[in-house]
Amino acid sequence: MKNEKIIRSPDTERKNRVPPGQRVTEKWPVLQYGGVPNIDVSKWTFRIWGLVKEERELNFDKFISLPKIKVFSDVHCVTSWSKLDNLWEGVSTSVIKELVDIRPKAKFVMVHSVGDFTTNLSLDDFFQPDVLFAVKHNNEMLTPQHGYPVRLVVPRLYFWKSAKWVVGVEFMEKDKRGFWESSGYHNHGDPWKEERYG
Ligand SMILES: Nc1nc2c(c(=O)[nH]1)N[C@H]1C(S)=C(S)[C@@H](COP(=O)(O)O)O[C@H]1N2
Ligand SMILES: [Mo]
Repeated sequence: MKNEKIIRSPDTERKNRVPPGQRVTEKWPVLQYGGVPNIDVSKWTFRIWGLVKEERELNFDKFISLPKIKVFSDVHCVTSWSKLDNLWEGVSTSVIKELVDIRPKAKFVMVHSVGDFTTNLSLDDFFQPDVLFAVKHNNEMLTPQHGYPVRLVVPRLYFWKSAKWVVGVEFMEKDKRGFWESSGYHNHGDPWKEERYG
């Protein structure tokens, strides 16, 4: 693939890669609120809106032709399983910066998925170099259960921030809690600080 880079998420360089209260599993559990949507990529679009000079909407062909990176990361679910050694491939959030003019007032994003699922991040967390909109995991296309066609991956935060079935990102001035963040999960979700609930 052209323009490909491999980025090692810094938490994979720790001597002990398993955060407090977590257990390693070899399996990859499937977790979400509600069912698995059946997404037709010929109708799917990726929209960028909110505090941007001009909104953008990309169809799947456009999205998939954006430059891609590979990220090596660990996954930590707040329900206490961790899955090490994941190789993701997709579009870096830094590419989003080149697609729109983000207004200086913007300080947060809301990532939106099919079925009104949302998750919120500060711009600082969103633009970390290991955050991407993944289309592949361990060299295979994502399966529907794991977020096909596009999922966010935020390696340094609990996995609930890694929204499956993403359809867009909204830039905001003020922080607003997303779906799980409004249902008892922590607003930030750093697994090394055990920011699980609250
Ligand atoms: N769209 C959507 N994405 C979601 C969720 C959800 O409910 N809806 N749940 C999150 C939670 S709580 C977890 S642990 C991970 C699980 O991802 P996986 O099923 O690929 O393991 O997806 C996250 N992304
Ligand atoms: Mo979760």
